[in-house]
Amino acid sequence: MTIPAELIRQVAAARRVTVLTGAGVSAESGVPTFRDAQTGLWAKFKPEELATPRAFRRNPRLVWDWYDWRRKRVADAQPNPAHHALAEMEKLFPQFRLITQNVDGLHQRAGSRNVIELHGNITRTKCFDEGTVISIWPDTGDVPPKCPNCGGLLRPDVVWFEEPMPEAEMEQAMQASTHCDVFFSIGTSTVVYPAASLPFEALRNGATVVEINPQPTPFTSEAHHVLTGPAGIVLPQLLAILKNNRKNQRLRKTSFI
Ligand code: BV8
Repeated sequence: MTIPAELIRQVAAARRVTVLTGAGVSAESGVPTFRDAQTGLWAKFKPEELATPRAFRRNPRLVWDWYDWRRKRVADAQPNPAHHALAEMEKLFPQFRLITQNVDGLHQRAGSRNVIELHGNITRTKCFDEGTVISIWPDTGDVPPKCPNCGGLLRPDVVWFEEPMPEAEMEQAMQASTHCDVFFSIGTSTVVYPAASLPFEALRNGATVVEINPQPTPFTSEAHHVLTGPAGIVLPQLLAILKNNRKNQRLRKTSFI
């Protein structure tokens, strides 16, 4: 993959970098992307039909089992080179913010520190009625299990479609998107709102916007730079160039002394 010299110059000169990731960043960890064809039991369902409060009310067991299956896939998955490259990039800039739509926690497992989880986290469970996070509950054999406080049904602590976004995280994400020098949109189909508005907000506020995705998205035509390839290949390559630049700069400085 050839990374344009102009992009390298702009990223190397940046002080504030913001990254938005989607399910594509976890694809190379073997976690199916959100819109990949559903397999097995779930083949006949679209994610949007399962990831909603209505679906849970209609068939709590089906939705709980779908998340249980996904939770197991995530637990067996390892962060891939894309996650590790982003954790390393965080150390190269005075201000680096990572916003993720993913619910798999792989950025944190790769060492990324300040991750803004817009859509929650599949490894956390909460009470459907109270909204409180529940970390242990008696194994009564109920599926879904019952809240030990109120007896309501437990559910994954993720943001379902047609549920409001977490206010604090959304505010932080908007701030990070409208106040940055470079914005990377990586591995997202850019169709789920309001997360999909963030690259457009960054562009509107004067950031250099870079898209990394093997496929085009509704944002591709707006991006300043489009790196067409898998994040697990492109990001390590970009990181190596940035690190090499830093090393050469340091050598030039010391050779002048
Ligand atoms: C909201 C958690 C308002 C769950 C997710 C009616 C009422 C209210 C709202 C709406 C409505 N109608 C529409 C809406 C808006 C709705 C929406 O956007 N719907 C879509 C379907 C059009 N949004 C909402 O409902 C949001 N809430 O608007 O609140 C409100 C206010 C008050 C009261 C009520 C409501 C909430 C949206 C959150 C939904 N939850 N996840 C779960 O995971 O089960 S979203 C889900 O999609 C995942 O988080 C996923 O990350 C996200 C986005 O998908 P992508 O990450 O982009 O993944 P996808 O598979 O689509 O694409 C993968 C990409 O990776 C592809 O481009 C592919 O090319 C690329 N790729 C593949 N391999 C690689 C790669 N890239 C790089 N490297 C690779 N190797």
